[in-house]
Parts: sequence; C-alpha cells; structure tokens
Amino acid sequence: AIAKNAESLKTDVDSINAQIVHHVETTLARAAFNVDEMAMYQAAALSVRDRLIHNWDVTQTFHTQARTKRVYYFSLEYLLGRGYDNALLNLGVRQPYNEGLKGLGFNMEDVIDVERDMGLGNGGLGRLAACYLDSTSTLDIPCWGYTLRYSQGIFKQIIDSSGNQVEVPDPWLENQNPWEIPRLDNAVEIKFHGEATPGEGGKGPGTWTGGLDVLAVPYDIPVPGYKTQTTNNIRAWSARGKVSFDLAKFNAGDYDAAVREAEEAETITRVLYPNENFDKGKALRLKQQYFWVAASLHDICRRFRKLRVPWSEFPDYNAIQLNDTHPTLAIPELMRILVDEEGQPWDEAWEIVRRTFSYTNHTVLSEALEKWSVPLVEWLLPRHLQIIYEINLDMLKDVEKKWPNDRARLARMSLIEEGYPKMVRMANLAVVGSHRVNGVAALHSHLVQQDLFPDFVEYLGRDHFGNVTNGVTARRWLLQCNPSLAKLITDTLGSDEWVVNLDKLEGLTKYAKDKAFQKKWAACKQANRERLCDYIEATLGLTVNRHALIDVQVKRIHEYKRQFMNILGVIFRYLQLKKMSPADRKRLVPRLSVFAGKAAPGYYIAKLIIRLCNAVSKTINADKDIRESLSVAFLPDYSVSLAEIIIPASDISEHISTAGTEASGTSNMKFALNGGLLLGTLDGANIEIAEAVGDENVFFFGHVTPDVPKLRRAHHFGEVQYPAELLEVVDAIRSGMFGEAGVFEPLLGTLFEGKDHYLVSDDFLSYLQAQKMVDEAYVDQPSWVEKTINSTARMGRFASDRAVLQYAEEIWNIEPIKIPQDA
Ligand code: DL6
Repeated sequence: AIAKNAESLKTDVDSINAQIVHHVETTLARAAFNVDEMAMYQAAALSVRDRLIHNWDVTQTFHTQARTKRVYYFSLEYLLGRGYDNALLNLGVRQPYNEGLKGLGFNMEDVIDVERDMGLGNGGLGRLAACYLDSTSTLDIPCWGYTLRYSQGIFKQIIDSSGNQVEVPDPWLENQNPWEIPRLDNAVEIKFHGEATPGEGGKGPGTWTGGLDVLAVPYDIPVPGYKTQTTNNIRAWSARGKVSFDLAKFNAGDYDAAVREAEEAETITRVLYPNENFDKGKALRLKQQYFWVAASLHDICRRFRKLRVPWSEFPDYNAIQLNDTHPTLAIPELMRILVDEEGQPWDEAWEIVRRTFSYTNHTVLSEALEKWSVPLVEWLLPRHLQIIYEINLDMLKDVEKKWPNDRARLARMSLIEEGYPKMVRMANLAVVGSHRVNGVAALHSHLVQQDLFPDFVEYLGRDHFGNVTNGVTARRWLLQCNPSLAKLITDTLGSDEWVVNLDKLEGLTKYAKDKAFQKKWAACKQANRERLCDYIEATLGLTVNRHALIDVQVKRIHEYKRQFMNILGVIFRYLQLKKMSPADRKRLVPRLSVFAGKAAPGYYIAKLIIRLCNAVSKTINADKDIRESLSVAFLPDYSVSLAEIIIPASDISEHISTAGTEASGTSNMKFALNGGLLLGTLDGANIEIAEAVGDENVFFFGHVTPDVPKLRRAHHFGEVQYPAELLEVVDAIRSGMFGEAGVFEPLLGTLFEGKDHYLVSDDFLSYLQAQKMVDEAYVDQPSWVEKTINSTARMGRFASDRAVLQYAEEIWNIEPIKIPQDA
C-alpha cells in the first residue's frame, strides 16, 4: 500500500496538477473560480508536503529498523524562512511545478511570495540551526532538531513616520502552516514546582512529587535533503493545559478560572524572546527551556527504551548537541531520569550524560552568558537544583584535590556564583556536562578557551575544547536565492555537483579573467541589483541609481556590530559630496547604502541607531544634488526572505564588529558566496574567509583583538584623541541636519565621556580609508569582477555540509547512512 501511495506521487506535470487540484477541492474545499494566490500556494504546498511525509516515513522507519545512532540538535531557535521553494528544489520538482502552476493560470514567483516566513528565531544562531538540519538530511545523517513551536515568532518590524522601530506581533500560524504535522498522540506531561527530596547521600534516587503538570504537544516539520530520500525531522513542542476546560469551576460560576490553567500553560510557548546575544533572565524563559528539554528527552528516552539495551549504551545511540547554553537544563534532567527513574548509579549516570552531550558556545559577550537565580530554579525545578548542587560538589572536590587551597579557582569554576541572589552559571554546567565544547570560528574558539573557560581547559584538558567554524547551505544561499548565478555556475562547470560539494566552485577560478565569462557574471549581478532596486522602490517609494555600488549591512542591530559606525561613514561621505563640484561628484562611484535589521524591543541605543539611519536617509534621499551619487535605504522587517533578495545584489557587505566580539557571523559567508566582497574587521569568521578567498579580495581595516583592552583603558582614562572626521560628522548631527538633534544625544554619548566601549572612534579613520579603497577598486570593473568570481570560487569550506561532517566525525561519532532504494 505504501508503494502504491508513492506511485501516486508522480512527478510529471499532469500528475502534479491533479495532486494540487485534489487539495484545492478537498483539503481547502474551494471551487475552481475561487482560488487566489494564497489558496494556490496552500494547495501546492500541501501536495509538496505529501511527498515530504512519504519520504519522512520511509526515512524514520528505516532509521528505526536499522537501529542507527541519531543526533539530536537542541536549538531554541530555528529560523527556517519559507519552505515551499526550498522543498521543490531539494525534491528536484521545481520545473514540473513551475509548468504545472502556469497551466493552472498562476505564476510561480507570485505563489512563492505569499508564503510567510517561519520566523522561529532571532538571527544567526537560529539560521545556523536551519542550515545544519538541511545539511544533515542532504548528507544522510540521521538527525532530529528539537525546538519550541512559538505561537508568535520574531516580531514584525514597522518603521513609523519618525523613523522609529515599532514592533507588532507576527501571527505566522494565522493562515495555517502546511509544513507541520501535529502529533497529538505523542503529547508528554511536563512537571513544574512541587517538592523534591534528594537521594541517600545525595547520590541515590531522589523524588519529585506534587507540582503542576503541563502538556507538551509535538508538531513535526519534515526537512528534505537535496536529491536524497533522507528527510530528517524538526520536532517543535507546543504547550497546552492538561485540562483545557475545568467543568467543575465553570459549573460553580467561576468562568475565568475554568480556562485560566489552560491559558497559563499556553503562555509557555506563546512567544519567542526577541533578544539576541543578551540574557534577560525572565522566569518564563526558564520555563520555556525546561519545558522544551524535558519533553525532548522524554521522547528520546522513550525511543531508547524500545531498543531494550542497557542504559550504558545510551550514548551509542544518541548524541545531543546543545546549541548554546539555552538547553543546558537537559544535563540535570537526564541525570534525574537516569538516577531517579531508571535507578542508575550516580557515577554511571554522569558518565552516560557526559558521553551524550556536547556544547556549542556562540558568544563571548558577558551580557549574553546565561545565569539563573538559585531561588528561581529552586521554585520552578527543586529536584534539578539538588542535582546541580551534587554535580558541583563532585567537581569542586576534584578541583580541590588537583589544586589544594586555591579558593579563587574554586570560586571561578563553581556552578554557583556567590552573591545576592546566588546564580547558576549555565555555561559552566554545559562545559562539565559535555564531552566536547566548541566555538564557531577559529578566533572565537581561541577566545572561548583563553578568556571564558581557561580554568576548565586546565581541568578537563585541551582536547575537551575545539573549533567548528560555521557554514551555510548552498541550497538556499546560492541555488535558491540566486538562480541566474547558480545556472551560470552549473553551465560553466558542466555539472551541478557543487550544490552538494561546494569545493567544486574552485573550478571557476580559471574563468576569473575570461572577458566573456566576466560579462555573464556581471549581468547576473546587474539583474539581482535591479530586483533589489525594484523592491526598494516598491517598499520605500525610493527611486535609486540602478548602477550604484550596493553597500549592505543587514543583521541584528547591536552596538558591537557597529551599524552606528557605518551610518557615521555615510554622513561623512555626504558631507564630502556636498563640498564637491558637480563634475567631481560625477567622477565618484555612486553608492546605495542598504541597512536592515531588528533591534531587541528593550534595547534603547539600538533603536536610536535605527532612527538615525532613517533620519539620515530622509535628508540624503531628499537632496537633489546628491541623489545620483548617494542614497540610503533602511529596509524594514529583515527576514530570511528579504535576505534572499538583498544578498545576491550586494557589491560590498559590511561585517564590522569590534575585534573579538562577533563569534562568527554567517551572513559574511552568504555574501562572499554570492560574489559580494567583504568590508570587515579581523573578527569571527571574516578572518578565515579572507584566508580562503585571498587578502586581495576583501577590504579589511581596524584594530585587532589584542589591542582592545588597552584601547578601552585609554577611553576610560580620557586619553583619546578623536579624529577630526568623526567630530565633523558628530557636529553635523548636532546641527540638526538630520532632524531633531537632541534625540540622538544618548547615542552620541556612547562615543564620549570615557565610554566608546565598541571603539568606533578608534576604528573610524581606518574604516573611511577602507571605504576609499572600495571606491578606487570598483572603478576598474574587470579587476572587480575577477575579485568577485574568485570570492565565490573559494568559499567551498564555508558549506554547512563541511561543518556538519566535522561535527559528525569529531563530536557525534555518527556516520551517514543512505536509505536503500527498496526501503
Ligand atoms: O553561531 C551562529 C551565530 C554567530 O554567527 C554570531 O556571530 C553570534 O553572534 C550568534 N550568537 C548568538 C548568541 N546567542 N544567543 N542567544 O546568537 O551565533
């Protein structure tokens, strides 16, 4: 019967149309004359989903029967973007769907455009998780992602008439989400609060009773691999009350109370916390974290029990990657399951736990390192706090043995930070509860060892720590977002093997100087440029010079990422242009500066940066003398889909964080892959990208990481000479050239009075110098195009496939396993 069902999923145009029409008529219950683009998208997506579900079933059945090891990627964020186009490409059915839709009177691009992004993430961390899941499927590595199904994903950003960010909710589930499959029968009960007693001597089986139970309901999102049947899974948990309606309370006339418990439970997964690289320490967030890891481990253990092998073999079947510290409670939770529920001796349980988990650190910023107050943990998860104390005691005894009487060391390493209140240090717990800790770029991994965990490096050994530089999937970030360039590459290399083996792009280097090839390459860029200009015109009503060099900075707005320095540079350019004669102005390369990104709602300075970008764009874009030479666009509501339009169009992209602050960055990889050159600092993965593509193909500037403490001290002691260029720009803002000057004082204040923590004033001159080099280089178009070809050609090592294989070999100890044809 299954084979017959597969047979019905034929891929010729007529069969596809029949499948779509079937969904229009039955699932959507619509008459043919009543089908708009949204309905057509839904019907087409549902027909694609049928294919995914079939492959998912085959994959999961095969993995279960073959008793393969699985990796579980625990990430509180998955920034998946749209699913339809991606699934069509991975399934290899884009062409017949295109024709099919045409036959039904619809245009593929319009249908693609009505899909809402699945915005279950803030930025880099969540998008990385999405790229990695794509790679595991493509590489046939058995993997499940575990996350939360937030009713509200990342907020929608609106820019008001004063240029301020306004946040509105993003009800992404409003039109139903065809990519998820509810699994109501696999719901799990999760407990909070209650009373706990520790086991005998602290290490025996303890108890946890009473408390409040909440239901975790799983929704599965199939993740197709590229041209493979392997379809991995993301399981997203949604919270429900155990009883949706309390009839007794209703009958007693207390109507509010009848639904209150259910509503309180649902709050757990109502909204994604919109902070990136910042720990807000809210109780609801801790609730989210426990709810998620407890449900996920319950699932994994249920599957493991069916294998009927001893618990000591748990790590031979399960590897769990902790994506940042957010899922660290999984460590005491697995201890609780093993010791309290399964009766495993403490030491053996601890061995199982450490062999199972590994932890990826994504930031060295102190404000982003998670700590939870001890009273809060005790109130919410009393048994877990006891377990954490016991783990801590063991570790501290061991440390004391190795370094007797070193109280300072004990205080630094303790899982509990002394103070009022005491705090649980989640990163320390993640380090000791894992067998491997990695950073996400070479420099960052070095800083993780040198600055964050030097005591743990001494205690656990160097081999406990390592580096896996991030990567991105070429399926979405070249094949899908840049079809014209992808086609040119495939035609030139004579094969599309690069899609699954990105090192093959190296073959393009031999065409880098070829005039005919350069022409075709430049034509692709121009077409992408036009597409972005159309988008800018449609969204902002702004007409821009379509031959301007497009200079992009798109990412979360944060002081450390220094969008502020970028906009100050734009003002400097404007002031220079104003001083020039029209003839001189004409000689300069025209620029279009594009910004996009969201600020955390409570991050006042970041929101002021957005306001300044908009104020500057208003003044410059209205200046008729300048219009041809410079324009500025702040595109609202940055998302994966918007990135797919912006990235292929960029000539220059800015990755200009203060040295040592950006763990890796992944958009730098996407831009360089699409033939956009980097303007950057020696930070994160920028450094490795420059090594790969060649110093001559990037524009780097600014101080290096070891300079930073000294420079910060100089600010602190007021020993800094501010460059005249920066003061000129500051004066222009204060003069009211960009509207109400006083509004920006708190932002300007971050530069002065002993602050400038992110060293904008120290890097400003070399930044301007780098911008000048960009202008000069762009004039020589053949050489510029050659650079961009070489940039794309040498990006092979930044494939997420490479990164995932590295995790598989070095950390997860898991091998790809292809699904046999007859499975
Ligand atoms: O590793 C993915 C991504 C890096 O590319 C960025 O450099 C880094 O800022 C980001 N880190 C976070 C930190 N976490 N939280 N919450 O998002 O990770």
